[in-house]
Amino acid sequence: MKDSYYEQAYTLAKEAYAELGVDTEQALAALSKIPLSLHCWQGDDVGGFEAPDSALSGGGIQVTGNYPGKARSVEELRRDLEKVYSLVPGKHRLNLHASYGEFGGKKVDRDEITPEYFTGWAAWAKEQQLGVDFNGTFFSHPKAEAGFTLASKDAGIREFWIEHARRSREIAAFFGSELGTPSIHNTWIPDGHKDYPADRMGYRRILKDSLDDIFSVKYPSSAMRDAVETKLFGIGSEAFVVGSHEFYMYYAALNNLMVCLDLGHFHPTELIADKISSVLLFSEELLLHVSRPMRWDSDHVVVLNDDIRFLTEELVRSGAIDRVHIGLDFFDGTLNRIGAWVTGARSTLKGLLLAWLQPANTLETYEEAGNFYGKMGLSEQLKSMPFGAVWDMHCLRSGVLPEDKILQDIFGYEERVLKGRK
Ligand code: RNT
Ligand code: ZN
Repeated sequence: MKDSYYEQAYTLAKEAYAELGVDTEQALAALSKIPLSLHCWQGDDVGGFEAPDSALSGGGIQVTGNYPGKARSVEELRRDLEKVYSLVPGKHRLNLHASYGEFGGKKVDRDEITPEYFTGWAAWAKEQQLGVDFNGTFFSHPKAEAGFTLASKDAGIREFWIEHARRSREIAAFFGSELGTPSIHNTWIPDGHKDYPADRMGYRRILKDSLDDIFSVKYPSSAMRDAVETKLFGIGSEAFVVGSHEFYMYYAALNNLMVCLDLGHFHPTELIADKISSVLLFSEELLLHVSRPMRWDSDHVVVLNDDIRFLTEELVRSGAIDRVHIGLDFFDGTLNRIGAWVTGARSTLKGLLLAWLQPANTLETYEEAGNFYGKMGLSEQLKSMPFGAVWDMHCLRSGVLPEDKILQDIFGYEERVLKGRK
């Protein structure tokens, strides 16, 4: 589109929204304040940089595809991330996994990691003005092969992973204090059984004890805060996941942690949007993993579908979005990974913008008056409003390419940078 298009389109869109009582400027101001935590693992199919190269295995995480151009080193990953941030409007964060440390080709086992392996990331994050969130890596490791980590009945295995968790939290606190913004530390473990377990209570008791041990170490909330990620099932843990939703809801509530809700971790028809208000009435904070399940926890790239719209609507309508940490969690190796990242992040932001462009009061008034057609009809009308013009304006004001220029730019990066990676 020509440069003059965006300004004109925005002026008309602004008028159209104003007629519904929606102030587009207010919507844009609200959107500018939202940080997304961009996950490092879309860049290399959750590979990480441990030595020797640890192929993704075990534990319900599966990446398919071998599209050329994946990042082979920390340097390449950072370069890719810089590209991604330059195409996503706003100021965002980085979500690192423990397996992405700079180990210098040395074998550093998971129970040996320390902040020193992450000083390079901290320096880069400082330079890029990014806050950093952190995750222990409880998969892709021989000691996770049997399918159990923190809930293992083998004391040696359990101790190993408890130590890993302790160290991950210490690294999160390091990032938080270094960067002056609390690091959200998330714990997800794959533990579970493929078929119906003979013992459920036992595993859950063990997990509870392991967590009690891990979280007995306290860090100031200005440095790090903990989340625990719930899950219904995984590949190889179809019948039983120790860290189920109920388990972690109670655990988080009673121990002053937050839960992490991943869009792919529930029954396929369950809406995460419906859970936000229940969680935030009882918990100070919430972590989200924005993902796109397809039939299972497939971690497809996020696009602007109904699940995302319902979720973002609820974040805005709840009035509590400032208590929610929005992380992205998807990985697809079948396509341009930079494009995947950019689309996932931009789609999440677009969802938020759409939500802020709704006349929430009018919808609520219709509902309270029992005028349900009014609510439905207005919701449908909103779908053909000129939202794209407002989004483009947001991008331009943020110094980022508008929607119609993204594709060619990503193709260009592929030609210049990704194709050289053999
Ligand atoms: C797995 C969880 C978890 C991972 C990342 C890589 O089902 O969603 O969050 O995707 O830790
Ligand atoms: Zn997740």
